[in-house]
Amino acid sequence: MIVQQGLAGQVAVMIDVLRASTVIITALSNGSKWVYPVRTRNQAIQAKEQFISENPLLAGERLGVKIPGFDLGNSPLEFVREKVNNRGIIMTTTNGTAAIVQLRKARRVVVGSFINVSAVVELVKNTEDLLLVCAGTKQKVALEDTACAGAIIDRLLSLGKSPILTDSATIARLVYLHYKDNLLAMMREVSEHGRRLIQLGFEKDIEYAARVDSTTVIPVVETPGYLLKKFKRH
Ligand code: 3SL
Ligand code: MG
Repeated sequence: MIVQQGLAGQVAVMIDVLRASTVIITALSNGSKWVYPVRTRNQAIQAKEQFISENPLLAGERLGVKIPGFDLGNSPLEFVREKVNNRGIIMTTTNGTAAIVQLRKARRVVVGSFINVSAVVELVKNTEDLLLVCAGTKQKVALEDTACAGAIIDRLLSLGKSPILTDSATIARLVYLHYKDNLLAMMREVSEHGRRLIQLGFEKDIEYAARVDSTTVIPVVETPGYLLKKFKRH
């Protein structure tokens, strides 16, 4: 097993703790049939036409706030069962869904966050060549994504796996070990994006995102269609 920054043909775990990964996991946990990630607002509107017979919801943010005219923003607390059960969701966010779109060449794309981290580890633990993709914020490192990647690596090591770690993977694990007992405080007080979300009034989203292993739902990309659906164990 190699945990590295690589390219095509790999199993990739996309991590955007605040907030796209946490939102996608929540949507599928609350009964959404699928989530279709797209890059732009216009692509989302076009995709709605494509899926019109399924009456999908439009979701997403720019600068952290709901895109005008969309049904939902990018707060996990909005994606309640009453709204998303049995619905498809077309979603565009600044970093998270853009990262998923960029991973089209991966063999499998998995969405990870603190809320499903142990389930993700269980799914990928025997993967030969694993790619952990931290979405970050506008091409910059995001502390919470790095810590979550580190949590995955640390759990793999605890299972007795001996991954060959890149330096980025080692740094991610060290970040996780530093903050593992204070993840909420890290996201509230240290993370740049966490502090920005608090200014925007989304502190409860951070509390929600810090609930480690609150679900076992794992979104995985399924083809054809590049739709994110709940992984089903056979
Ligand atoms: O960039 C993203 O994909 C979003 O998750 C960012 S935000 O938390 O909605 O601002
Ligand atoms: Mg983020």
